[in-house]
Amino acid sequence: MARKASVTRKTRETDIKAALNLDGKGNYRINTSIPFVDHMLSLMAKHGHLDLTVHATGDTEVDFHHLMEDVGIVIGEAIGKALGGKMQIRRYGEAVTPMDESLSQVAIDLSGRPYLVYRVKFPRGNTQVKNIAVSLFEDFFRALSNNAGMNLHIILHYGRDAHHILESIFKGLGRALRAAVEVHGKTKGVPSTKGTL
Ligand SMILES: [Mn+2]
Repeated sequence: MARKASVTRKTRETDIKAALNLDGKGNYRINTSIPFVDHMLSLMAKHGHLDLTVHATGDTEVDFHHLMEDVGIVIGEAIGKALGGKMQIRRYGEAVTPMDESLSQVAIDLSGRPYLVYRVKFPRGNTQVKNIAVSLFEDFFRALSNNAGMNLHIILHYGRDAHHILESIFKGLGRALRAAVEVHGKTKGVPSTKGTL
């Protein structure tokens, strides 16, 4: 049974299509019209062994906020849809990921209950990468968590450069997600004593 999903979302602000295969090979084709976000999502797909296609356009002449948040919504929905009944998944995943001077920790519970804990403080002077406000990534992660039904903790232990900090986080997100979605042959049904997730 293929764990795949396609999601399309079009509003007056953005137009987004995403396709995800949880049992992929890390193949990606990403064009969000924000090159730095493409770079980040590529890292997530590659290090999560996820096949991910994203095509997104939006009112970036207004601000990057709508597009960033809506890309999070659509990828989150795709994760939730692809997981289906969550049979035999490991459910939990975590990753501590270095990127040069930066070190972050990402922990995931695919519990069905969205909750984001985001303990990431960018060092002084690191408010933007190119022309993207780094604060927008929190909105992205919240949208992702809400729409995937994912408890997501992101902690930055330390880091100097915003680009490296975000790289470490997105690689970690991919790695933690990989672990959480992995099928564990010895688990019967869904991994919950309640019998449902
Ligand atoms: Mn880079």
